[in-house]
Amino acid sequence: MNTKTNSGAGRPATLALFDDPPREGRERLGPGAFVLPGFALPFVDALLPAIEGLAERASFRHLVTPGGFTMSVALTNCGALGWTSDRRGYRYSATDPDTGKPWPAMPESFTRLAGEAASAAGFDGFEPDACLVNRYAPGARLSLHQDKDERDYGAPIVSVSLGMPAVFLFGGHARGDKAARIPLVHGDVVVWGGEDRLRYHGVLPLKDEPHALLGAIRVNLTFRKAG
Ligand code: MD3
Ligand code: FE
Repeated sequence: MNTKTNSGAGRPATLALFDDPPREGRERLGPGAFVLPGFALPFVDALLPAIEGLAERASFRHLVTPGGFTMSVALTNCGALGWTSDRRGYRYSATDPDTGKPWPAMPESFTRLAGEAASAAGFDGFEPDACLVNRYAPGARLSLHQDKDERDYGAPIVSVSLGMPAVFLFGGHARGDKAARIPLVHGDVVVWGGEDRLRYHGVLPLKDEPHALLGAIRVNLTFRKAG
């Protein structure tokens, strides 16, 4: 028996996934940036069906940037405001340009997770009005950028990783600053606020490492106060 991967005596190694101790704590990336390892795990059973429901009403789509490039990441939104882009620019909008209808409401499990995670990182009273839902297939990436389309930089951004692992790039305040590589796995939450709110960041091209629940998909939820 392989005792190294197995915390429970006498249990087969194939069940090790379910034996893993909860990953807890708070890792500080900067003065206002924290990784909360595994913080979303208790919410996953509520989040996954909610994401499926959202996608039925507002489909994942590959946006075209103002520069004419089609993004490798597919996106949908929920909440009062949703982020969109086309040849005219990036903006938050109250309606889905694909349907003309309001974005789906933010599910209660989303709102609760975002608020609890923000509080755990020291940002009480976070009330997001926008949730971007990014979907990555193997090879999809997000090049270095700043999130600057929100009205109030005083509120933090809460990011929830689900499915396949990813390497997050945590840069500086100039595009050319050296970026730290932060591995993120299913259930991890990252909170960015204060002086770290406007840092450049991105995601390296995803490897094909299928996840037990989601398959060859990574989903990232980012909660923002946009309006
Ligand atoms: C760091 N999404 O949608 S959110 C995005 O994994 C985006 O899909 C990434 O960047 C993803 O814009 C990660 C993490 C994030 C968001 C805002 C930040 C990191 C940040 C602001 C400052 C520094
Ligand atoms: Fe971003």
